[in-house]
Amino acid sequence: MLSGCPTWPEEFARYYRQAGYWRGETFGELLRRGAEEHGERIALVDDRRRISYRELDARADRLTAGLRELGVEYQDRVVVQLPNIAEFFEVCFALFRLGAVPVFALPSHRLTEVGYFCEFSAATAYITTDTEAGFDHRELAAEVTAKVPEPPHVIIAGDPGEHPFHALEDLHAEPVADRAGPSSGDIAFLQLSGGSTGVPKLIPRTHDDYLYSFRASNDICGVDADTVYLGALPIAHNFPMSSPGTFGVLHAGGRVVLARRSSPDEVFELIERERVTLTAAVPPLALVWLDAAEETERDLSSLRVLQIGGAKCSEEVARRVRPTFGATLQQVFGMAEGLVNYTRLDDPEEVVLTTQGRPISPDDEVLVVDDEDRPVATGETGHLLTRGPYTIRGYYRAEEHNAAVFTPQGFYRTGDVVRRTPQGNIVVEGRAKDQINRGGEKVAAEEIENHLLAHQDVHDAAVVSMPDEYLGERSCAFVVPRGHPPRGRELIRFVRRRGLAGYKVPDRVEFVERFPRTGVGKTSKADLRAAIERELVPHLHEEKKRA
Ligand code: OOB
Repeated sequence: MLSGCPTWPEEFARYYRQAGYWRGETFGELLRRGAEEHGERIALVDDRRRISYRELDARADRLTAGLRELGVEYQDRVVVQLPNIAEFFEVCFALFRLGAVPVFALPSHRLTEVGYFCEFSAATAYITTDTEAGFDHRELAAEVTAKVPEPPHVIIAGDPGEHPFHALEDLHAEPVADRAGPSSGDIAFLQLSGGSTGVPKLIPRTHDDYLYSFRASNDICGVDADTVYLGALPIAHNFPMSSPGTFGVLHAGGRVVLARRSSPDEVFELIERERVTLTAAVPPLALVWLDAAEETERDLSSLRVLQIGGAKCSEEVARRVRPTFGATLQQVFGMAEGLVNYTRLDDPEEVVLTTQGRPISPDDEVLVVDDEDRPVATGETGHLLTRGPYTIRGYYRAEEHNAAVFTPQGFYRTGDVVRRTPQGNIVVEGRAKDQINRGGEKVAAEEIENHLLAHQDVHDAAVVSMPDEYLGERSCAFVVPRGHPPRGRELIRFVRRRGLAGYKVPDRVEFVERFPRTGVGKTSKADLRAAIERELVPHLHEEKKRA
């Protein structure tokens, strides 16, 4: 087992195996079986290629051999930052077969994040692309190798250009038979946490636990070999990866279609051409698709299920799905740490429109508790705690943090505030963690506060959410200046230049003389949010009316 990864106590592991959740299968074997059972069927479609199960399997084998020749070994960490292209899966399965551990970065991550992932995980390699959405990832890779004390090998899917990097395509080598792979209890990859702390936390997921989560999701979401899944969200995110996502569909022998962009034009063309049956969106994206679908000439009738998750879906948006797409809405409330809840496809309309569903597994233990960890009555609002066969017992190399967010009994404190209906469905009511959910993209307040504090004219900073009609929430940075206040726009530019994902840059900056304090003298973010409601929101409404 990779060191620094807390795991399940043996009695739990034994039970999860006995109950048939953990079946001893690895990702590598999953694809081999897919090649045997579905051979010439198309597994993947991207904007350049159609790849069969047999071809994906063979290419993964050749890449496994090539990565090994380069010196990537069992349990080495490899930062993977790829857009929605077929190479993502070749790379994943090659690393899985090697037993090397991908660390999944998002395409929007920049020097701060990627540099941190490489350094913190002591990555052997960094696999990225040439250009994506007008951004040159090779330049980023050059900055990363200059910054990280022990720079990783850089591998480029596409053209390495003038840089001394490896081309992914050149790494394909003759496969070597009879090499032992990882075991199903090993860590398969490190997934990124939405986070609420200064630096992002890494989530260790095993072959056993992850395969269970998407195999069971397949049953709930009706995924089989006839499913055509459209990956429109960034595919390294847990939602489109495993709920049931691309891996669930590949497990079932279905077809994964990758959209490079998520605009209605591109997405609707793919739905029509590939006869897509299932896809997933965050609420703001679903809203854009709903508006465009009312106008489109495209035939979207193949779509059977539209999943919405990652942030709370308003009832208003939920109500439009069936009339607009003729598809069933499925609400998905999940987290990269594990627990995923779904409304079921045959649930009464009321449940689908107004709740975030219930857990995948009969052995997902869910507690709703008060501030003292005492269970609240059904229907009462409280903190959601969970443990189960696919929820981690701790983050990678984060002992101190783990002691705070996992109970001694191994329950994960999700930071979500929920209530449960008498039928057992969960309704998300809010959040206790210090995070902004910007239309499904999570921003850890402390991380951004640290960037602001690096500015010489910033004395103190507090980042909170402000309501937004489109994204649900945006970020507002309250700043106490040191002496001469900088301009808001200058501060925003300052944060952006530090090299971080665009969605983390504050949407608004407000200068104040001092922060409201709680009883124990901490900054009261509740009071700051209340000030936004009181002073900013009416003002924004006014601005909108005038526009
Ligand atoms: C998904 O995963 P993460 O790790 O990016 O974020 C998890 C957090 C949850 O703790 C919750 O605060 C929020 O995102 N969230 C929702 C939600 N789905 C996620 N809040 C309200 N309503 C929902 N439907 O976001 C994720 C992972 C797997 C499947 C789906 C989403």
